[in-house]
Amino acid sequence: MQILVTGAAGSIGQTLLPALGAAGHTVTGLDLIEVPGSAEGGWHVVDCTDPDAVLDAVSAQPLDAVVHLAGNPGETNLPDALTSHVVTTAALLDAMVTRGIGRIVYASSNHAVGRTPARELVGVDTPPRPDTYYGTAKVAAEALLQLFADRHGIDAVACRIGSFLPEPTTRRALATWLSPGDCVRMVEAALTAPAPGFALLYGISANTRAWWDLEPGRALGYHPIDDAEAWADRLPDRPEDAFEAAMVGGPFAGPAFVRPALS
Ligand code: 15L
Repeated sequence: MQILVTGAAGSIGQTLLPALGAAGHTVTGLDLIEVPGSAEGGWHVVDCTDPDAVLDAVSAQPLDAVVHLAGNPGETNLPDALTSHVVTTAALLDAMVTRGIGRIVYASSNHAVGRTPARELVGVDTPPRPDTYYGTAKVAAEALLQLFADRHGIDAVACRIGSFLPEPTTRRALATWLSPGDCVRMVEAALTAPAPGFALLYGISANTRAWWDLEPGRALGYHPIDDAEAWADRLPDRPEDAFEAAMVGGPFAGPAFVRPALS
């Protein structure tokens, strides 16, 4: 496939680019900054909030799909979060409609349901329950993907990613970890699942202590193989562990992230 990856200079992008290339795909990177290493399929320095620049970049090479990773991964205020996650997604979707590109894989987040108590397995039918403006914007971006799937027949797979890390570093990550290898497997499945329409999956590894249901991902062909449990005996106990285990969003669901929406 010919794939455009936004946010390609970030940690997930830098994992995906070589892996998708090695799997035989032609991958073009796009980011606010110059390519950190090399990009065989090309590279665009573009701000995804600029619809004209996005359309130019999308039009510069043939494409089968977009993997949209770009966006601030932390908490800000609501307008900035909506710009970072919803406006960028809108610019890409408009460009995809213009160019007839039929698939997008979106890096959504567990924080779309972050204030859900970590008591029972959380499924894709569990109502959105964001823990932050970041999570609120991810929910809104997912809704936009659903709209473009319904209006334009775009296949849009939103991956609610847990904690993408080389290895788990906290006890929360025993539930939330997404390993680099499983991340690649997740994106390849989301790119190739036959006619998913709009679909949600949880982007975590096959963690023994998982808080999210892996079955919707498996139905799309995502079969994770790593398990954070292998690190369970090596992780230090921290005072914040109990709080971080109460709601699936962990620290994002806590008082440190409470702030006015508009300032
Ligand atoms: C995310 O979605 C964030 O982008 C990242 O900063 C982490 O907070 C991660 O989730 C997580 O929940 O560990």
